[in-house]
Amino acid sequence: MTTTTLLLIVLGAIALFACYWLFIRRGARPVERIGEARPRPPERPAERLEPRAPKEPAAVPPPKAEAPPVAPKVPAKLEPAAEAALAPAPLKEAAPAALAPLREAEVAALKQGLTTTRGGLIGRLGKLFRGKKELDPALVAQIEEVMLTSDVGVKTTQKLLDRLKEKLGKADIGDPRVVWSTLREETVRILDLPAGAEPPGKPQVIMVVGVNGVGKTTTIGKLASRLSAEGKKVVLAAGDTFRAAAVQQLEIWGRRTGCAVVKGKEGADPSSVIFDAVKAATQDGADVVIADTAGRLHTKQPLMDELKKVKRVAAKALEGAPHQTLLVLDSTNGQNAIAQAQMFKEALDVSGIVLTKLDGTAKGGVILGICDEHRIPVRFIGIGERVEDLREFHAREFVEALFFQAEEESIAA
Ligand SMILES: Nc1nc2c(ncn2[C@@H]2O[C@H](COP(=O)(O)OP(=O)(O)O)[C@@H](O)[C@H]2O)c(=O)[nH]1
Ligand SMILES: [Mg+2]
Repeated sequence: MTTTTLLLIVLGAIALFACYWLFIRRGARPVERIGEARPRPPERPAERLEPRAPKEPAAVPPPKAEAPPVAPKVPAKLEPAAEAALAPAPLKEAAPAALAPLREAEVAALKQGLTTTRGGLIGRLGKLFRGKKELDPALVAQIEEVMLTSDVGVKTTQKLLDRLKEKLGKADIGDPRVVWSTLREETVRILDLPAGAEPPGKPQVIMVVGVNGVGKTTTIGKLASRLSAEGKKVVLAAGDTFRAAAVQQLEIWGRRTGCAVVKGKEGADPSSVIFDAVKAATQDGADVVIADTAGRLHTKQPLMDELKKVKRVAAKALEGAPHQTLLVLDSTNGQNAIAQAQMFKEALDVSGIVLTKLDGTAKGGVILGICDEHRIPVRFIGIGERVEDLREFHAREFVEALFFQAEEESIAA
């Protein structure tokens, strides 16, 4: 074998190896060029924030151990508006399924919330009745003093006293049950005012009015939370354009409850904000619009004029709007709350009252004066700052909580 043959064999082997390397080994994956991006693995869809778990674990059926996860039946691609509509609303504390078992707890919370008012009004009356056999003038004068200092109001106190004298004038009041059942019935009679029927059609527009600091924006947030838990689509209108903080406060509630918030620039005309909100809600098929408003009291007349304009403009955006005008009153304001009700009633057609801050006040008796003097039904009461502390008002339930254990205490003491 010559040197040339040997060289040819070596070169051939090298060529064979080069062919194997280039076409067989590297051909298994595409050649990457420097700087060229690799195709990314498919991304997992962004996870949405889940709503807070309901407070009552028993209300949620436990998931089956081996059940495979079920894909939600939603179209692959959603329009942003449709996606927003499907987005879970957080803070579903009052989920309808959990309502029945919560009933007792709710009544207990109401009793708890009314503790101070009960002590001030019912507790003091109980002491007066102790050991008395008849409703003599001296006792009537003492009852009057307790009622007046508990903010029941002059006219309502007089009315209650007249009814007591009429019913118990000749009765033996040695048995506390006679006194308390009469007082209970009279109280229910004052508080149990019929609320107007909800007009058909949507969106329902609820305008919320009241002076600064009474709890309008907080009530709107709580109400929005309650309504979205019922599956309603709610739009909030930031009509308190006077203070930037008020808009921000409403936006926070919007985020917490998953409700859209319509706002304008600071200092904008509130009626234009509410007009836009009603129009947007109508287009989006929303169920409810809740409109916040300003409440600066030192400019009383301009405020009332502004609110009247909001009402007129809302009606231009949707016939019949606002369907409800809720007046928020702070029970800690006592007699002042009765005066505020008068002022708002004169200017606007107030359809219902929300009485806030009944927790921790001894002035809760004001509810009697408000209902009796103004004949406007109380629709909701606030007994705390948490979402679930806004309660629908039921006269009999309220009276039971207010007079809770009145007989027992007046006998025991
Ligand atoms: N304790 C208690 N505080 C409440 C209640 N409702 C509202 N508040 C508080 O009252 C304050 C004023 O409420 P806000 O909604 O800003 O009043 P607005 O000026 O009328 O909108 C806030 O600190 C609320 O948390 C209630 O029912 N109980
Ligand atoms: Mg506010």
